[in-house]
Amino acid sequence: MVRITKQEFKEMFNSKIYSIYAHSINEATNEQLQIVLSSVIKDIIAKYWVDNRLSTNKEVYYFSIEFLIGRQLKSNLLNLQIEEVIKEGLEDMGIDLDDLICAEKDPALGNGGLGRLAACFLDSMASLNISGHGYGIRYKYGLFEQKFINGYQVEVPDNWLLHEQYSWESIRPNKAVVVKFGGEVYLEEDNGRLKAKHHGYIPVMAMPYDIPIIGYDNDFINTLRLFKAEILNRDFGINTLYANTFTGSYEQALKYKYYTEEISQVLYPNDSNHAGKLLRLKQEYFLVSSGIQDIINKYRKNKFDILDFPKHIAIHINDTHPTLCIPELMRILLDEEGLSWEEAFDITKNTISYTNHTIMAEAMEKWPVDMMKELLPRIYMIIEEINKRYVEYLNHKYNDNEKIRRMSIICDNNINMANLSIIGSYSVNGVAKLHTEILKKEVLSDFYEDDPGKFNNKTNGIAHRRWLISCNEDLSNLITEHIGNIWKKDTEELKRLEDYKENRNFLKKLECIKIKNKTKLANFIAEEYGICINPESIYDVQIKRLHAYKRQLLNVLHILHLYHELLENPELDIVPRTFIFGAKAAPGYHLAKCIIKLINSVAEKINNDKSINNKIKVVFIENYGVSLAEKIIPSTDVSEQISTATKEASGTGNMKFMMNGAITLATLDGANVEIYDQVGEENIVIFGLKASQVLNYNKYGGYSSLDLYNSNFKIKRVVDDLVNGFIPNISKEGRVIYDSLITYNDEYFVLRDFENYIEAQSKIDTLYRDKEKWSKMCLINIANSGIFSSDRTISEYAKDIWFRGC
Ligand code: 475
Repeated sequence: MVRITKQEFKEMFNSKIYSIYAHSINEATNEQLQIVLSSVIKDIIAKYWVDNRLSTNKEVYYFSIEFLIGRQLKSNLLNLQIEEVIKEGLEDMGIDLDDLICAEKDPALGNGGLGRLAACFLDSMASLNISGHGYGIRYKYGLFEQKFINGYQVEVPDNWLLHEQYSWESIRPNKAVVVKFGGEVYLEEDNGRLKAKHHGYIPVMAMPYDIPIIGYDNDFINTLRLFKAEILNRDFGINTLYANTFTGSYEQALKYKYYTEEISQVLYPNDSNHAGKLLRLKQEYFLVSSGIQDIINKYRKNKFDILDFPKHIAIHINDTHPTLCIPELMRILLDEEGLSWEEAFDITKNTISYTNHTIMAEAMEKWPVDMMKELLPRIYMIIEEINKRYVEYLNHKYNDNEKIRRMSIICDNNINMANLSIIGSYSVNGVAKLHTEILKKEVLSDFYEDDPGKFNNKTNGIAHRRWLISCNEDLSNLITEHIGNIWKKDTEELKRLEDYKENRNFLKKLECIKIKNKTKLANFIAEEYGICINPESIYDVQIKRLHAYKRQLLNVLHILHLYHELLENPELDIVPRTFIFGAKAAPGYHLAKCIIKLINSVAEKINNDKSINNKIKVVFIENYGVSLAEKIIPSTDVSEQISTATKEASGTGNMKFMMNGAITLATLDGANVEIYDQVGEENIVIFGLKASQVLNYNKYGGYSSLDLYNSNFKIKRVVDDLVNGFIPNISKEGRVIYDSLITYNDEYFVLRDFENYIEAQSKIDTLYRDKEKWSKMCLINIANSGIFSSDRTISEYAKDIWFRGC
């Protein structure tokens, strides 16, 4: 147990504020006080946060190009179970803990689902006593800050390290490593053996910054190690190592400085889209090489036999961005450890496991051979050799040229990273049942047929400590009052809440908590955006990245539909609704940005139309991210999960809403299918095409959005709104969206699902009128959400993948 008394804490705090800022509490800003508090907490945990990697247990290393960890203060206090002492100690000194919690920067080192999943996994690994560490990049600029100007998204740089320091990190210069780019590789004779020698490369220093990942109530602390790219020696001198490349002038040295520092400068703001830029490839190799070298350095210190590597080390790659782990580990085993190809490949294959997060074709990473060859000559040689041997195997087994083209790593002068990941690993998993089935039967069917045992499903999960205990304290306390504390460590216990489903008193309490949360959000929205919303209205929420397949467009077209109905009949009896959106669009994603402009323009028109009596309001929350999600989710009534079936691999927001007692309005896509299985059809509202129908349309055609438009009055009415001036100031954007629906035949079946969605929305309206029944549905959702804790997910990864056979 981490123990500290109030008195000890106050003394530490006081002395820390003087040592960091040389002034007293009275003169300090909340930001400064938060930094001081983090520093004190780091001191408190220091003796538990030892480098436990010299232990004999198997270590897991989770490589991810993104970690979207959110603010840490509240979650750390919760996990250390010292929130009360700290709160009271601060109170004595006249400081409000909540002010410091809000003063913390929210590091936006990720785009969305993939990066947030990595953060939830870190929380669960630490909480389950698994030595599992994250490797990532310490981007100087995280995901851009979103501003709306005249309804348009404008991107502002996220300079989160303004003062060169993040309060939870510790720099570890003694663990820095060197990553090599460019140059030439020759095979040279060395002790009777041909060895690869790398000349004329550009060395980049990878400086580790460690963030503690604190387990829940277990004194167990892992590390998230983020690497920053730097010049070789920090005093900016000319170093002989790179004198080959840069001949030593001041100008050349400056060039070198830019070359290195550019690598960890900024997070790519694309979610589900592979841009194929050289700098991105540099980032990927920088992450991979730093991490693998770090692991090998530890391993050597341990003096284990290198042939036993897979017994001690599990390396997991979060999608294909860290796939170069495969050739990088091969490189070290071959060139530094002197193993044979067979030995090295065997070790590599038995060490690495891979998760696929998307089937969207545009997200699949392919790198041009020439780019790889020039930037990473030795890595390219190794990839080529893996490919050569694999193609020989395929030839021998199938003798089917088309199949070989589909399965080989190198094809048409491109390197297919998914194929490399599958071939170089022992486990491939999808992130929800449906997604894994689609991988096996469609996208990766050749590989599945070749080696079915390699494929498995690991349905995503969420850190219930952050997404329930800490963001919805009232609900969490209500649960604990009724079923005790055990659910906090074992979420299956939540099932016991079902005992209360006929208990009117409990249902009423649930309703009151929701109203309280909704009022809080209403106050926040009034303060921040000057929009007045009604806590008695249904809060209908869609918060996630903006992407055509997620169909924010379907949502806003329904709002327009409702608006027309109200204009025609102002007395129309509907439960008042507040539609809430939060979404960033990738800066280069034109259609997505047009949809943002559309939503903002619709909001402007509807919110200012007195004739509809405040029956509908539309709020687009600016700069959506983890901290805002923590505010919005506890107050949501309806969770919009309306992607085109087959396209959303899993979704994790859907799980967070469910756990906080929102009703899911969904297509049978991703993990929505499993939410449906958990709660039953009575407690979820499902609509739209099924996955099989979408796959059939995609294979055999037969869909015409134009026919639908011409034959359905409701559809025609809202689609025409895009181009007839009904909504002000969207003439260009409206046309782009119109074309996507009509001219380009509505790739994501928005119009095909429209009627069905209207019906589903009207069902929501009916259900909500019976408050007690609604509350009961909420309760059943909460009670059955336990399976979606990332503790369950991580236990499965541990059992079936990382520690299988241990
Ligand atoms: C899925 N991001 C969700 C979530 O498994 C799923 C891609 C390329 C570059 C940068 N980021 C990406 C993703 O592919 C991504 O976030 N995928 C998401 O992963 C976790 O729940 O359905 O879309």
